[in-house]
Amino acid sequence: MTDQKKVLVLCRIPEDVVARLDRDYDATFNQENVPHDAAQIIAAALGQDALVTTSTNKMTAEVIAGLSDSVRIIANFSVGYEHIDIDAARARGLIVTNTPDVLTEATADTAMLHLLGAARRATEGAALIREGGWVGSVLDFNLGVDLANKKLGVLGMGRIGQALAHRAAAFGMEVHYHNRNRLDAAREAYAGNAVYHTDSDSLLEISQFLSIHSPLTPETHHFLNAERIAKMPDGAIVVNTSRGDVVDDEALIAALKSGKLRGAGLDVFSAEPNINPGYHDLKNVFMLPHIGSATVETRNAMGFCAVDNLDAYFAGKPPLTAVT
Ligand code: 8YV
Repeated sequence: MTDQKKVLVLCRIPEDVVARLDRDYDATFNQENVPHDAAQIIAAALGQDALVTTSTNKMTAEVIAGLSDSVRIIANFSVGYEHIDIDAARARGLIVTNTPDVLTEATADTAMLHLLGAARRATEGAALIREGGWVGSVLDFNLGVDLANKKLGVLGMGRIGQALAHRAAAFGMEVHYHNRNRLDAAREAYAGNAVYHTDSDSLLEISQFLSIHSPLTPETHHFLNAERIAKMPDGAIVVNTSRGDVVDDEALIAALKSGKLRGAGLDVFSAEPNINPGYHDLKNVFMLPHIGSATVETRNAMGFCAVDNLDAYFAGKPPLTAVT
């Protein structure tokens, strides 16, 4: 139909979301997930009304400046949008939307998995049993540490941080947090009666476990560096399900090697998928390849959220989850 809006999808998306876009839009897909450089995005976007992107599609100021005037909205298929130059988008009146809320529970589950995986030395145990090295139970074999009765510091108490805190409290952890703003009483109660720390140092000093939920911004880039790790209790465990660049890899690797930190659970990495090779041989790191929101239900919900934003915008209504 000629009156359908033209939507260019730059990344592979779930088939149910393809079907809906195909029904309601004149959509072009990239189900082969072919990478697009700046010039290719600009060329492909010619004459399009909307783009659907994700974190692998780098929407720099150069790309945004080069986009065809026909493009009015970028419906981003992820909650994080550090790959989009929001100032450049705002400057040319381009709407950008993201997919908050729908991935909160799945990502908090993944953070919990990393807390447990690191605490219980899952990397070592899983490798041993696969390699046939399990020779029977010895009482001091593969000992981890309990979560119960430990202090968990949550850095960044947004939706995902709160959902993780809620879960951790059910595991018997004592929850502390640092955030730009203190939560209201009801949210603190939901987040395991979390204790607020006005400054991050005081959170680090008590965090036997630290779970990072901050977005990547110039202020949070390499937040967890050698100096801050030194403030943490000896033998602490660090979990990161937010963005790899919030952590200084070299500092984390050094602390994991020296034993300053007992372990880490990492879902996200700088320069994904080309992770720092220093992690490869570290048995005390439980690593997963950025699967925070990777469930069937959640990926569909994220896609539908992106399409809901397009529907609202093209119906002349405010987009539901705009970031510009
Ligand atoms: C995505 C995420 O899987 O939404 C986010 O910000 O980190 C994940 O849910 C990732 O961005 C893939 O593009």
